[in-house]
Amino acid sequence: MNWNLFNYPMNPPVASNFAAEHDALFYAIVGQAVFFGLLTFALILWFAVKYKKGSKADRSSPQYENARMEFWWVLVPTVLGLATFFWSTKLFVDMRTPPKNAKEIFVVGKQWMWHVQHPDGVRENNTLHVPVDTDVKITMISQDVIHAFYIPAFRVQFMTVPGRYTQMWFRPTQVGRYHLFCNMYCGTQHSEMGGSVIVMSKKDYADWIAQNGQVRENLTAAQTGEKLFNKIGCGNCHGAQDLIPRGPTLRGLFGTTRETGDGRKWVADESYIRESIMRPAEKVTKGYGVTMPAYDKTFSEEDIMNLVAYIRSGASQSLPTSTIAAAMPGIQARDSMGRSGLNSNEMQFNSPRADATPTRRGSAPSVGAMAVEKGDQQ
Ligand code: HEC
Ligand SMILES: [Cu+2]
Repeated sequence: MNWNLFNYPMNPPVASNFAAEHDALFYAIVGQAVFFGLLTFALILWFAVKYKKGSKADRSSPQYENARMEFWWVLVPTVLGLATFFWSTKLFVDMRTPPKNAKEIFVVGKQWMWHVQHPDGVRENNTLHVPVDTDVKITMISQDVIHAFYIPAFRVQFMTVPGRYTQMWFRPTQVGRYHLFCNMYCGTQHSEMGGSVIVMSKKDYADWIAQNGQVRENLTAAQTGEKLFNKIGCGNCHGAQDLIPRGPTLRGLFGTTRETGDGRKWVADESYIRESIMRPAEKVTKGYGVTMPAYDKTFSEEDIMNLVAYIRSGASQSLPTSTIAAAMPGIQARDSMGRSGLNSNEMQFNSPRADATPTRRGSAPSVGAMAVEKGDQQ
């Protein structure tokens, strides 16, 4: 349904699997409100005129109760209200439950731009290219304040929040170019924080990805994460098996239930892993001490997404392990002074970190600079 009243479109283009149902629900609610509103006002007017003081209405047998009428005026709105409730709930649950095999795209919101990373390693700013008729799951986070990723033509919107991943999904149904907005006031240039969603045929999308791949090193998110994992030396503590007191293995970690020293239980999802990397002291795994350095000042959100993707991929494949940790299982770690037990500051200080990325926290280039750097890819 796409009404165009007096040349004023009543809704954005209908371009995703949710759009038609979303609109139908919207008009059903508006329809109910208009119907009962008009009915009430018509009756008020009618009674006011009919029983106006001095009118010749028949007042001989006033009615104080009418069980049959009351029965219907309770039943009909109740049924309509519940139907609306169940319908909305169903749509809500559908929208919040991404299909298992959806194509996953990472999005980082920051003042004032959207940074998009495709699973194949291709990146873009303020544009989002997606293939038509394909389930797409967006996993997103903010690097500073709360933003909201909003694609009106798809009828989807969700917050991006600093410090936790949020998700949404959709299946584009029409090839074309649509608006992308930030829909949460986020500072002076909030109104400029947006761009386009470009829905391409599957073949065009594949070509587009391939073309970009020639330009830059085309690693998957998990591969980039693996490189970082090895560069930082996470494997010195996280090996093929649990090494006490060095660190638990991260093999098969994703999706399992973890217990912290104080007996609380957590499911190792993306947010848990992210927090474990940035602030390991928050949830200290049972049997271990606070020896892991906090990496919240070291990594950009993009780095962490890549690490999370890598650790997650270890659920099916196995994480390759550092040769040191694998060769010396159960070793009592000693620092340069021969003390056992690791000092976190020293570990962090010693870890090689040659690959400072341009998107390090707190040093994000301005929107203009990023746009020039990446070019406006169509
Ligand atoms: C100095 C050793 C050390 C280094 C280096 C280290 N970790 Fe850890 N890590 C630990 C220990 C010990 C724990 C368990 C205690 C805790 O939860 O803080 C842990 C826990 C974790 C967990 C949670 C696992 C669980 O048991 O649920 C993740 C995820 C993790 N580390 C990822 C990393 C990543 C990624 C890196 C590299 C960027 C890294 N670690 C570097 C020692 C280390
Ligand atoms: Cu914003």
